Amino acid sequence: KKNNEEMTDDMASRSALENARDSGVSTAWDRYEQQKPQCNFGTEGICCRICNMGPCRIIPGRQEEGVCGADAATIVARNFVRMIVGGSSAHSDHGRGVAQTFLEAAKGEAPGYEIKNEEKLKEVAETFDVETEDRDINEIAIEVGEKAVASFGSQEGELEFISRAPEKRKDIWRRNGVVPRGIDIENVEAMHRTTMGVDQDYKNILKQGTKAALADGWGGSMIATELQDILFGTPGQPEKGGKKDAVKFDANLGVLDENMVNLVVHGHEPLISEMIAIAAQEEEIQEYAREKGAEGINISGICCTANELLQRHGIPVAGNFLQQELAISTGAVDMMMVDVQCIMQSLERMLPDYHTKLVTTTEKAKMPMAEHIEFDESQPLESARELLKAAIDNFPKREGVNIPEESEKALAGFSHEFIKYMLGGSYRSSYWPLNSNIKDGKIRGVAGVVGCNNAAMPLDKMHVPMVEELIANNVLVVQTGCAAIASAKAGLMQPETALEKAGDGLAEVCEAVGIPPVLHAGACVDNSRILNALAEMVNVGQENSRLNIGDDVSELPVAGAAPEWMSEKAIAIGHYFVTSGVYTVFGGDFPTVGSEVFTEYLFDEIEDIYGATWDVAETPSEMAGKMIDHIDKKREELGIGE
Ligand code: NFS
Ligand code: SF4
Repeated sequence: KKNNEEMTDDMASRSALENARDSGVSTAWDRYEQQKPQCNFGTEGICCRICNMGPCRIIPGRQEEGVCGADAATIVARNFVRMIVGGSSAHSDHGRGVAQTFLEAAKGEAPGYEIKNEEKLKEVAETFDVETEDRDINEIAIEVGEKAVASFGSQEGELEFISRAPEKRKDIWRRNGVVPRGIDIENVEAMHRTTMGVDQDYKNILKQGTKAALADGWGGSMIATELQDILFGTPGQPEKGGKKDAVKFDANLGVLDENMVNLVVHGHEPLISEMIAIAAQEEEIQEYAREKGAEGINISGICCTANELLQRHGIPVAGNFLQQELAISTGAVDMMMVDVQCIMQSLERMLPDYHTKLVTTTEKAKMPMAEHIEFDESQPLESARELLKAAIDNFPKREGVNIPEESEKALAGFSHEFIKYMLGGSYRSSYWPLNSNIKDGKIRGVAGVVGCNNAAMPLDKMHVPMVEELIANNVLVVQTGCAAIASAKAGLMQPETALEKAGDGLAEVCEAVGIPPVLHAGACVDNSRILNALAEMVNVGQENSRLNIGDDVSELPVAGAAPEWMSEKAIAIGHYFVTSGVYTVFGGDFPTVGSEVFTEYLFDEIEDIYGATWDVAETPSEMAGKMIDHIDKKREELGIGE
């Protein structure tokens, strides 16, 4: 077994790990060690098991084809595209659920949900070609909702949000025939084309994968983000009037409260947890908690459900992906409520040893040993109260509690609208100051650092030093997902501690504007916010040539990374970033290396098509270095180097 120092630098996690081990609990790291040695064919993407003549493996020089004759490039391309489909489907099915609830809310059929953000509704209406002039808000919302729902089943034409991309980018997509027609169709067609005996040309297979990926970033994910913002509020923007402001939150296991009922929400979809956040404030619920001997009820989150809640309400985050088991191991979690995605089944094996009540809430994700309390969307607040009461009822059953002390303060809420506002002020809310600071070199460029944790590597140990190196080199960092939580825990999302680590130029700009050098932009579906921001950075330069820092996303001095990725969703995100023009670097193993031909294609040749490539790096500093080199290359091409 590895010792705790090798597993993470996060002190809260170290002490929780120590406790977990003392109690004989197995964690993902332990099980990772037990899985070793992992199969190389699988790691490299050259194991095919899509038909019953297989599984077939490729051994270069000895066994170059599967039973059907499929070669390494075909097998790797199929597996890679199926990963994209898995990720794209996850984000998009989330988006579909939001669109359906949105439509019901617009029709007044979902009590508890309402149109909170009319300004954003009108913006989205414009993208969906919905008339807004002299129309009732609900009428507009109904039409937007219907169009959003329809885009999942659309069979032809172009997805509406594609129109937001820069002209040059759209030309590239159209010329190459990769504009998604609808969301479901691209994923189903990709599954068809990657099944036994269909598409056997790796370039053509990837082309369909590109459509499925773009249907995620500019489709399912963007629908999720935009409609959630309309239903629950855009982060950083108050509902009506009021001052726009960043959201303060605390991050790490130390947010669990010894004297309060701890309800931890985990998963991805805010439809349920938003209602939990609202109902938890009701006096009746707080009083019920006091009756059971607690001081009140404390809601915190894990993974992207946490990101959704913290960016809109400042609800604390107990941890990122690899901390889900550690949270339960504190003995202080009275209920963990899970919805969908990134939930480890190991949680239910901890139940005999801890008093925690593990509750699944959606029909889509059940666990045999967890209690299932299905969330009733026709009466969401009632449902939320029921869950809260069940958590409170479990409080008196606590045995020993051992909560790590550590947590850090951080700022969130950096939606692309709020970034614009912070930079440009309420009058001329715009990206022009960002472009201008990039142009004059105070800010070297922008990096999106996103993605998961991975038990194959120490927790946050790629993320944190890499982000530190980027800001030290005057690169503004925008983050989502578990990567964002990693930086929050490390103190990189509060101006006071983070600005000392930033380079002079970046620090000067951030200080003047009042933002940290590392911006929390939300959950993983909110990577669509980054796409919108990139499109606007291009647009600003189209309107005013003095602010031009590229006529297309691929010309901007920007780069992307997922240092500790594990989920198929990360591959979908990576691929829509690359094909939207962003050079993107991943850490850890890369699932195509078994085919040199295909890997060359991804890492080099597709630059000729999309103006960007995939890449990998092993260490944080190699990764930061590659991103900075790319940013510098783009600066030079723009004639704004040095
Ligand atoms: Ni993104 Fe968010 Fe975390 Fe990875 Fe999972 S929670 S959707 S997939 S592990 S970043
Ligand atoms: Fe083997 Fe071909 Fe079947 Fe894949 S599709 S398992 S390579 S026979």
